[in-house]
Amino acid sequence: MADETNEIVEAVFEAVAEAAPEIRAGLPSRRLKSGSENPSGETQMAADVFADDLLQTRLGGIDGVGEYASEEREDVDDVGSGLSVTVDPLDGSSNLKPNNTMGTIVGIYDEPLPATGDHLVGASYVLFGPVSTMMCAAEGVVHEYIVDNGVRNLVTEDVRLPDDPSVYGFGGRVPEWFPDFEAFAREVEQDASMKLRYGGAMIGDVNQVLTYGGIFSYPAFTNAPEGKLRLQYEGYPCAYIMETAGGASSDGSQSILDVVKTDDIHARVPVHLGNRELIDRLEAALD
Ligand code: AHM
Ligand code: MG
Repeated sequence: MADETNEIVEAVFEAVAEAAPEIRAGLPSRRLKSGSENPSGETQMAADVFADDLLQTRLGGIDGVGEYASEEREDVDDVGSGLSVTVDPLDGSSNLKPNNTMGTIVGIYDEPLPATGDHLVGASYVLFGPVSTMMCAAEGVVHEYIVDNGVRNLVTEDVRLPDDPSVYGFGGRVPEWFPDFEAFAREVEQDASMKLRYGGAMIGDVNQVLTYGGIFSYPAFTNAPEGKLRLQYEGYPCAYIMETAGGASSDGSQSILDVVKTDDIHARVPVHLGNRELIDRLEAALD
């Protein structure tokens, strides 16, 4: 990757880290519904709108960032010239009311939006857990940081997905799963080395998989064959991070990074992320 691209990617990561404590500090007073819907038809929390506005200002203000798009706004914002940034400002915001984990997800692309997965030049997420941590993937490597006062402090250099998977988390309503996915899920449940860990914010669930090894799925449904999660804001960035850490991603038949849906910035995709062996078994089961 060109030095200049790399510098902009790092500038985006730094700006996200700087915004993280502000997003966190803004949560206690914004646990209410905003009264509006996002482009996916979901009721927005006041915190979703707040985090989106803050990140649009900060990331859109970086020299070398040309476009900003978010799960919480209809259209792509033209903010200058350069790389394109996509954001899920507050992933898992329905966890705000019961005070559970949430996160912020960012993808950085070197082409105009909607971009394809092969144009990712970096991706990152902040996990708002008991502490705020941040995963940053770029140039073939993933690093994990603790975010302290808006600054990243390295905690794990070159994060690698553990070889022996031990956790799984499958989203959505079981009666709406397709039978072939349900059969795969039952098989995983029967494995004595695997334990259910599911928190309702993909970023928390994905981070557990990255920490312990395993699989996270938010699958296709009988009444929603494209699943729930959005390709540009959630699917691509998490697939990029997972694959860069040595894991695998799938929409059920191919790497999520190979899925092409450039006609709709808010397009959805079934998401499966985890150890290669589990993703291979999943793809065989859904074949
Ligand atoms: P959000 O980005 O609007 O919060 O939606 C995404 C979240 C994911 O983090 C999580 O995996 C999923 O929605 C859970 O949804 P549900 O509780 O509807 O199954
Ligand atoms: Mg989300």
